[in-house]
Amino acid sequence: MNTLDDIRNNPEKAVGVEKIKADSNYLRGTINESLIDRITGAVAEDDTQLLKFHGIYQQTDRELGSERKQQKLEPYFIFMARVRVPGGISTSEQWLAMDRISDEYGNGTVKLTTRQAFQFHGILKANLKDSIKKINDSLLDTISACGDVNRNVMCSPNPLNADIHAEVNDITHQISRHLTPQSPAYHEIWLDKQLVAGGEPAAETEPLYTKHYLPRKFKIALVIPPYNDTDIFTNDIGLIAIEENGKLAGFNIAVGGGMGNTIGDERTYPRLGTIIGFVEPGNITKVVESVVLIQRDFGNREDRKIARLKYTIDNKGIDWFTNALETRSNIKLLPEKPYTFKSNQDVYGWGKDTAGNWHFGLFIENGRIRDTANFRLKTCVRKIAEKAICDFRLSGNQNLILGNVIDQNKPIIDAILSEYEISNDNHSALRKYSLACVALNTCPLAFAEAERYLPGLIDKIDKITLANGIEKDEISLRMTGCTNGCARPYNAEIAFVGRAPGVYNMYLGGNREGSRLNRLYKEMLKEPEILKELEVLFKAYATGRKEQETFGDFTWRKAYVTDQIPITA
Ligand code: SRM
Ligand code: SF4
Repeated sequence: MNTLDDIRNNPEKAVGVEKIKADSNYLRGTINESLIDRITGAVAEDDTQLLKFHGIYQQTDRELGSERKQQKLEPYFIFMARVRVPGGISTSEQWLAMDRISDEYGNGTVKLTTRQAFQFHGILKANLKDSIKKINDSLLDTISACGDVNRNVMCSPNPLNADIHAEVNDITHQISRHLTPQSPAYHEIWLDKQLVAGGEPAAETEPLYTKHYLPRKFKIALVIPPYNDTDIFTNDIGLIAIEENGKLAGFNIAVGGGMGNTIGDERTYPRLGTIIGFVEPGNITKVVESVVLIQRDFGNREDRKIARLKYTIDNKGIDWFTNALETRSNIKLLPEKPYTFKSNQDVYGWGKDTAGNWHFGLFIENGRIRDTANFRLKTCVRKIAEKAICDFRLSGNQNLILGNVIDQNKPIIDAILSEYEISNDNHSALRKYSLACVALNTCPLAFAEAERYLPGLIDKIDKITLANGIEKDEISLRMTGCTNGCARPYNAEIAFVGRAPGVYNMYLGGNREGSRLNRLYKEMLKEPEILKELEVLFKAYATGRKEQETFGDFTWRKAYVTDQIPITA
C-alpha cells in the first residue's frame, strides 16, 4: 500500500487520480482550455477529476444515451454543481439566487442534498462559468463541495432546544474555513482573478493538504443532542456537542464512519464512527486538523476503494490512531461525556426556540424543489423567500427549516403555505422519515432508481401500514440506487439498495438514533417481493411488538437479523 511518503519519495508510484492531483498545478489542470473547447460538450478526462475539487461533476443524461449513440453523437454531457452551505443556513436572498440559477442554467429544479448542500443538475459546459459566478455573487461557493478534500461541514440546523446552537454553528464555520483548500485556482478559473504571484505557486499554496491533497473524500458533521439529524456516525469525524449548565462544554469525537462499499469486495464495508474521547471547544479545530493530517499521511494512495479514514483506522487499530492523534495535536483526549440521542430524523412543523423565534420544519420529498402542474412547491418557497422574513436551513435529511421567524410573520408564512396547499400533514409518517438518493437519471453510478421511484413505492407501502394500524409509526426507510450509500441506508430501520434496474437488496435493523448498522435481510427483490416481505414483517410487528418497541429493535428481537448476518452482500 502506498502512503503519502511513498508517492513523494517515488513519484512514479502516484498513478490515476493521485497523479492527476499531483500534476495539476494545484487544481488548475487544463480546466480553462477544456471550458473554451467548443468541439465537445465535455472536458478533458483528467479535468473531470479536478472539476470535483471545484464542486462540479461531469455527467450525462443517461436516458438519452442509446439514442445519441445511434445518431453517432457524443453523449449529452451535462454538469452538476454542488453549492456547499456549512451548517446548512442560507438567507432568503441566497435562496432566491439558487432558485434563479436553477432556471437560468440548470434543469429548473434545486436539489437539497443529504449533506446540507444545494445541487444544480443539467448545466451545459458553455454555461458552467456563468453559473459558478452567479453562485459566488450570492456569497456561496462550490469550493471543495466534492473531491479528495474536506467536504461541506454539517451541523444540526435545528436550534429548537439549544442555547448553544449559535456557538456550535460558529465552530462549524471555523472548521470549514480552516479546511478549505487554499489554492487560488478556483478564483482564477471561475471568477477571472489573476494569479497574484504568477507562474508556479509556492509549495505553501496548500500548507495543509500539499499538492497531493487527501487520499479520498473527507466528511465532518457536528450535532447537538438529543437530535442526531446530521447522522454523525456516518462521517469520517462526528462531533457531539455537550451542553453543561447552558454552556458548550465541548465535543465527544467519533472517527471512522462511512457508508460506501463495493459489491463482492469484502475489503469494503459500511462502518459507524467510534467515539474516542472528549475535546474542549478551544482545542477542537486542532484535533480535527490532526485527524485530517493523519489520514493525509497514512491513508491508502494506491487503492481508492479502501482509502477512506475508516480503513486507515481499521488497518492501524483504534489505539494506534488515538495515540497518533494525541501526539500530533499535543492534546490529551478526555473521557467521553454522557449524551442521549432521541432520533436522527427532523422535527416538522412550528417550534419556538429559547430566544422566542419560530422555526418551521418543512418536509421536502427527497430534497427536490420543483414545480409540477398540481404541486407548486418551488413557487411557494420562492414567495416565502421574497418576503425576506426567515432564513432557509437545509437539513441533512433533505428537508427545509424556515428559521428565525418572529411572532407577527408566522401567519404570513402559514398563509403562503396554505395558498399553495403545501403541508406536512399531506404525507404519511413513513414518507416523512424516508430518504432517497438522486440515482437515475443523472448519477453515473446508479444501477436502479431511487428518488424517482421511492415516492410511488411508498404509496403502496402506506396501504400496508394502514391495514396493520401502524401508519403513525415513524419508521425510517431509505433507498439508494447503488451500494455507495448516499442516502445513508445502512443505519436505517429498513433500506433498499439498488442492484439492477428494478431490483434491490433489503436491509433491516437500524435504530432511530442512527447508531446501529442494519443487516442484509433479502437479496435481489423486485417490487412484488418487496411488498410481500413488508406485508409479513409489518403484520408481525403490529401484532407482536412490545410497548414502545421500534420496528428496527423488533427485527433484532425476533431475529430477522442477527450479528451473524453480513452487513452487506
Ligand atoms: Fe454521494 C458519489 C450524490 C451524499 C457516499 N454521490 C456520488 C455521486 C457524486 C456520483 C459520482 O461519483 O459520480 C452522486 C451524484 C449524483 C447526482 O446526480 O447528484 C452522489 N451523495 C450524493 C447526494 C447528492 C445524494 C442526495 O440525494 O442527497 C449527496 C450529496 C451530499 C453533499 O452535499 O455533499 C451524497 N454520498 C453521500 C453520503 C451521505 C453523507 O455524506 O452524509 C454518502 C455516504 C457517507 C460516506 O461518504 O461514506 C455518500 N457518494 C458516496 C460514495 C461512496 C464513498 C465511499 O467511501 O465509498 C460515492 C462514490 C465514490 O466516492 O466513489 C458517492
Ligand atoms: Fe448515485 Fe449510488 Fe449515490 Fe445513489 S447511492 S446517488 S446511485 S452513487
